[in-house]
Amino acid sequence: MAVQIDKTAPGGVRLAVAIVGNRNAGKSTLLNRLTGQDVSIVSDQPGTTTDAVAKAFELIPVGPVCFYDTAGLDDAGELGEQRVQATKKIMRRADLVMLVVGKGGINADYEHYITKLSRRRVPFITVFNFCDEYEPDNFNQAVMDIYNGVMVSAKTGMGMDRLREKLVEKLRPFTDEKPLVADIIKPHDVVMLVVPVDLAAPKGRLILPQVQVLREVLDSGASAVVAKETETAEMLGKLAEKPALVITDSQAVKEVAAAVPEDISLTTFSTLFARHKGDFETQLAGAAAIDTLKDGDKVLIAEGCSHHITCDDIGRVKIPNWLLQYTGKKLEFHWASGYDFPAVLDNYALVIHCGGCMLHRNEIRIRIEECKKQQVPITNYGIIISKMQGVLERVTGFIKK
Ligand SMILES: Nc1nc2c(ncn2[C@@H]2O[C@H](COP(=O)(O)OP(=O)(O)O)[C@@H](O)[C@H]2O)c(=O)[nH]1
Ligand SMILES: [Mg+2]
Repeated sequence: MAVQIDKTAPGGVRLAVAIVGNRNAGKSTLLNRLTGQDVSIVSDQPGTTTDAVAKAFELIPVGPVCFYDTAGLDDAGELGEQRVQATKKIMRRADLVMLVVGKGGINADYEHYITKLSRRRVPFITVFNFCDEYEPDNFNQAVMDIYNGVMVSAKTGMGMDRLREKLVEKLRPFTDEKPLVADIIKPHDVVMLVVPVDLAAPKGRLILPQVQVLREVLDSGASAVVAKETETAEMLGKLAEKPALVITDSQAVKEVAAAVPEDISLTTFSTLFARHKGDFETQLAGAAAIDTLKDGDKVLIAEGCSHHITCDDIGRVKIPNWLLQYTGKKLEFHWASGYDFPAVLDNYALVIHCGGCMLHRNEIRIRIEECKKQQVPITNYGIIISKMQGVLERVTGFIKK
């Protein structure tokens, strides 16, 4: 398997693979073996890896992944307990978990994690390491199937090809997800991107969703023109032919919808992200909940990043104000940011999530599943804004679910 390191893919795009297990199970040796580099310190001393080590890697044919080598799940003492918590957090974010089993074999702790991961539908592989020295008890194919097991020796390299195959097999479904725009446009199309550049925009650059959409337009063999919302009509006038699609930042959707003739398809970056990363139908259905909100209802606004000034303004100020205006109800707003997302949701009447460009797909998928399970409608920033501005059907109706 050819390897090269791609340090450029953004965190939310890279698939996260957590390497977890007891101390001395050979996690760090395994990471080094997988990447062909001495990334992580290997030692007989239990508890050598304290802070998680992240290693960006291009796993062909899957694409950019990031391996996280972690401290042992059986780490002890006060600091040890903190490390276990840190490891669990990484496990929660991971798109795939590699549970590394050492010479001690599988014990109740491993069984516990396997049950948990299965229940959360997080893909995992149980790596029975040390196969140069020992063979797991009761080893047979049926048992290996339950555990998604692979026997390897990280030390000698035995079984590593099988493990790499298994990694690709488990990660491949993530690469089959819906594209952002590739299935909406054709080669040689012209796509217009509308990007407001106001005070809330980050200095000197575009934001990740805009860059990713732009890249996919180029990958599709189409071309893009980019304009600010105030230049929309002028830009349309200058184009020799109508653009196949206009994609606007949700915050400007109302004025852009007014400037773009009805016979030109119009959507928003967030709409494309809802389909790409989340569950489009659930998030569309969730938007309908704003029509039944009552006085005193609690609304949770979930922001994927905790430090983004643009998102901060939209999630903290604009959406609440628009929602109060639209509903005319006295609503109570709560916020969750970064990876903190409440476990109990059923006291909320609605969850409004950001586009999630900084979150791993699995994290968003789990959040949507949790909302569904607890029967709480969930939608996203862009969808709800379009709904409140009366353009939801226009910006979503033509898009394949
Ligand atoms: N014989 C053998 N030793 C291994 C294997 N994997 C790791 N080790 C050794 O086990 C010890 C602990 O490995 P390390 O990767 O630091 O474990 P970690 O605590 O899980 O990160 C080191 O001495 C490694 O050389 C293996 O497959 N076979
Ligand atoms: Mg280690």
